[in-house]
Amino acid sequence: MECGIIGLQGVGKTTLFTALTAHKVAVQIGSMKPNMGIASIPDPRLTKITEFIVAQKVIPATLQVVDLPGVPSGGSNLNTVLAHIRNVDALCQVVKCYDDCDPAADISSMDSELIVADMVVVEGAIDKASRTAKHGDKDAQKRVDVLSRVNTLLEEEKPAREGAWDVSDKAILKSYGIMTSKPMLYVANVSEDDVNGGSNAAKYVATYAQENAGKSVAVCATLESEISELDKDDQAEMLGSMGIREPAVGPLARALNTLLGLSTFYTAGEKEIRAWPIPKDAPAPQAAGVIHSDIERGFIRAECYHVDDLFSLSSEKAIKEAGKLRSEGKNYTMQDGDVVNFLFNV
Ligand SMILES: Nc1nc2c(ncn2[C@@H]2O[C@H](COP(=O)(O)OP(=O)(O)OP(=O)(O)O)[C@@H](O)[C@H]2O)c(=O)[nH]1
Ligand SMILES: [Mg+2]
Repeated sequence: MECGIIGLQGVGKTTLFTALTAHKVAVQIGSMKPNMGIASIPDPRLTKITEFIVAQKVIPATLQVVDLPGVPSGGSNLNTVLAHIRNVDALCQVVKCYDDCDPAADISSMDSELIVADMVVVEGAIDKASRTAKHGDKDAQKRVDVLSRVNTLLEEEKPAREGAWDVSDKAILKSYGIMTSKPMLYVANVSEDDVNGGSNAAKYVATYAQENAGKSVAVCATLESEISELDKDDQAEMLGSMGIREPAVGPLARALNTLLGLSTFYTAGEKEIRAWPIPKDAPAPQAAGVIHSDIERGFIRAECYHVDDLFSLSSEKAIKEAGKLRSEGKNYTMQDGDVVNFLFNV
């Protein structure tokens, strides 16, 4: 799963990328090449598990992020940028909300670019699929139906994500790289004195996101980038002095995780405590496969309990005694927050 950071030029995309990836990637500023990196997903539940289970290592879940070049309005590089946007699974649109800014105009110009580009793809695709459908091809007819519904939305200047799509519709949208169907997180890039997003600019972004089937967070990218460079102690001190509970990268990464339709399960042993992202409602063997394909192939059963049981009962022994340690088979649907030990045989 990959998330693309998009937006107009110079709005703070690369700065946000350095914050999300904690400066582990050397970035190219203002280049036409995307920066790629891995963001850890800060997880309060993972931290809390370590209060009850002692392990040598703690490994958070991660998310792949791609920092894309700014969208030049009408520039010749537009197609290169759009090609990158078509390939990612979710979008994170940075909107400038500090200094002199006009978030309404910026969002409108960015989203219009995506809508217009989708229209070009959809119109061509409808023509082609219609010709095949004429010969009685059922799949082609289905594609025509879905694409026509997308077209109706786009003509009303609405993103495709506003439509009600089932799993097979979504697969079609993905295969055509329909950008406005991808989940969108609007990031209001606020100034240092507006970290809670109280300014009119930030409020505009929040309302717009709500009205356009998106989500939003307020982040001060420069501040977050500085925070992410500090070691843990200095970080805590800086956050405390500013009255901030956690770096905004936390809520941001978790919002992206939710938008991508992911949930989290944990493994917790002496060697390591680790958070794993999986598609929501994945069956147990699929979750096992995220750890290793052998565990999926040789899946016997999952021994699991919920993190909340650990937090209330304090130890795995107590969980067992309370009868809360479950043994689940291959048809079990994973629940967000399960702590699991997979038994397998290969
Ligand atoms: N005051 C202030 N300046 C910021 C903030 N975020 C970014 N900047 C500044 O804006 C400039 C552009 O930041 P970048 O992160 O490179 O912007 P970008 O969107 O990646 O730019 P392109 O890739 O060229 O489109 C830099 O000088 C940053 O220091 C912010 O939150 N506050
Ligand atoms: Mg950049």
